[in-house]
Amino acid sequence: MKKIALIGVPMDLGQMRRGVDMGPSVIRYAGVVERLEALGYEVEDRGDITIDRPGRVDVKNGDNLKDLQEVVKANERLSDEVARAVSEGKFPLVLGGDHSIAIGTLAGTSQKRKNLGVIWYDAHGDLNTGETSPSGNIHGMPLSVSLGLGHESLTGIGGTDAKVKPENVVLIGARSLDQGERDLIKEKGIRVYTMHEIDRLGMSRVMQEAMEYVNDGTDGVHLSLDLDALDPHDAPGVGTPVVGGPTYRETHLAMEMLAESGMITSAEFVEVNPILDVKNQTAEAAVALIGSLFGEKLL
Ligand code: Z70
Ligand code: MN
Ligand code: MN
Ligand code: MN
Repeated sequence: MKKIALIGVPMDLGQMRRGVDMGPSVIRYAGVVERLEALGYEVEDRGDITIDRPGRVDVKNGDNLKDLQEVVKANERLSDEVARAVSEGKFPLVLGGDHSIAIGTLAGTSQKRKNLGVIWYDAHGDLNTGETSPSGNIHGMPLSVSLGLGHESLTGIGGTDAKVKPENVVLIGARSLDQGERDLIKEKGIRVYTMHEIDRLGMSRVMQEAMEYVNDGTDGVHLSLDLDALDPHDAPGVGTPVVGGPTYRETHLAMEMLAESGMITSAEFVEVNPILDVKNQTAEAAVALIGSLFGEKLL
């Protein structure tokens, strides 16, 4: 697919640190469009989704969900925009924003792809619900929402069906999971490559196995890449850094292997926070990784 629809989502209400709403802007500033055009892609930058901003942020409702209505509205808009891109035969490339926007990306993508595979590259599981979340932050919940679990105003975005099936999902890079997330992983038998497996098997074998797994019986594969998956040494500009992650180099290898496979049909890059970053390094890492995902090679 040579046509890319670039969609920015300046959302920061899914978590507590302000600044991640500037993610789309700094990733564009780091040259994402030019990078993709240099690779021969036709990029249609559709600008940013509108985010409603409440006067007071971080307001929890009775179900332990912060800023629920605003998060729902933004994800409904995003879902429609992503579904439109897919129906036009374009590759949706979504720039966050916090990870709560994966709810809308997956809702939109799954309008057409009913057996979507998902690679969740993240330090976290994002498998909480209002019941299990220690924080009430919706960016800790998008994967469970997409599996059809949690508050109905979130699971109902883009239709009431579950957007992805647990056997089509693989987590890579996990090293911070809450108890409720561990229980859900066991209950649903979700495939997870934690840092233990990455260290033990190496990124190359992990990616080989993960790609075979999500490609089996699916009609497309979405990459959801949270920049906090990377070791904070390489990606300091994120709201919740967790030590001991895959390096910039290992993550590049992962992107290159995905590019070679040709299996990725949609992607999002989330959680870049320029307030916490060092000289836009994390946004630049995101753009370099996007380059590799879309086939950039040295020779
Ligand atoms: C924790 C929670 C989270 C991203 C942090 C953290 C979740 N499990 N997700 N950073 N991207 O609050 O649910
Ligand atoms: Mn995440
Ligand atoms: Mn994370
Ligand atoms: Mn499968």
